[in-house]
Amino acid sequence: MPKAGFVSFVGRPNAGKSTLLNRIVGHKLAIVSDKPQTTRTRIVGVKNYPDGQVVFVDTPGVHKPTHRMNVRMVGVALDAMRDVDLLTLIVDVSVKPGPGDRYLLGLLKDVTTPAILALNKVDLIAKAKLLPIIDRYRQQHPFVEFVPISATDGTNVDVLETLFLQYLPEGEPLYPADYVTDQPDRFFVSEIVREQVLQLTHDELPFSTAVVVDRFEEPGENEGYSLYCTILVERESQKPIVIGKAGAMIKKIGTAARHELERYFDARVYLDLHVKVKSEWRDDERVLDEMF
Ligand SMILES: Nc1nc2c(ncn2[C@@H]2O[C@H](COP(=O)(O)OP(=O)(O)OP(=O)(O)O)[C@@H](O)[C@H]2O)c(=O)[nH]1
Ligand SMILES: [Mg+2]
Repeated sequence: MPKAGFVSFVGRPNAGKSTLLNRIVGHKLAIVSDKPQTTRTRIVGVKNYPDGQVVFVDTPGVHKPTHRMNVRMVGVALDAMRDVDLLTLIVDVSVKPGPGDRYLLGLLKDVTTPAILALNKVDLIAKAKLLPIIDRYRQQHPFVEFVPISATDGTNVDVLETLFLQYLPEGEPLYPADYVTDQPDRFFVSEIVREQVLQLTHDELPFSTAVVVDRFEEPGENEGYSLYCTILVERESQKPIVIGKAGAMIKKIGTAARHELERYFDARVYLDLHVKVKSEWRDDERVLDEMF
């Protein structure tokens, strides 16, 4: 009998959840950055194995919410601890645990879902440091497995995948064999643009920026996609930063995003970017309803 079910990735911001999802599924489904709070929504990725199908659920990092958007983000992660067959807590072993880690472990106490602990970024630390870390986590939660991994170089990711299948219930595949994700193309368009904003800006901007797809035109014969997006910022003073001197920054964002979008669609892309100030959009339920 084959295995089938849902496996979620939860953890603190920046732990490497999305990097792991992309590596396992073999597609870039989630954008990744070195800044915390990159993922804002639930991202699904399906992988088929000879002995079963796993539906992976990547989630936003759990953090202290400062806006309604953040409350929603954390809510997504909390739901994904419960509504799955197996949860994977991903921790970054290269950083010292803090209050946020304790908060997250506290949340796990009310959850009955079996949990695997994936100790990520082992490429960054000496092997001797691992055992004490594992010991500490063992005392804090009855994890069913402890797996040191590196989501970037792939160390032990195959071991982790074997364990996922082991802990999943028997069942027929939930999705057709060629199904990868439930996110629509529009979502990937806005995320690919946002990824460039994350990469090319800093300070408060990555947190206070959102990308909305205003128009999405499928290509006609011998044509490319025409995509019209708005980059939302929160304050008038942030607009010139995204636009740059004589439009240099918005051009840089646009060119990089267009290249990535052309790879994604395997077609030519015309990308039109606008910047708009929408004060306090992170607390605006209407804006959030469109994003979540
Ligand atoms: N050295 C090293 N870096 C890693 C590893 N896994 C992820 N990273 C890096 O850690 C950073 C965060 O990775 P993400 O995958 O975006 O982390 P995340 O947990 O999805 O973060 P949020 O979406 O903000 O919650 C990126 O710069 C990754 O390249 C790893 O195994 N080793
Ligand atoms: Mg992420």
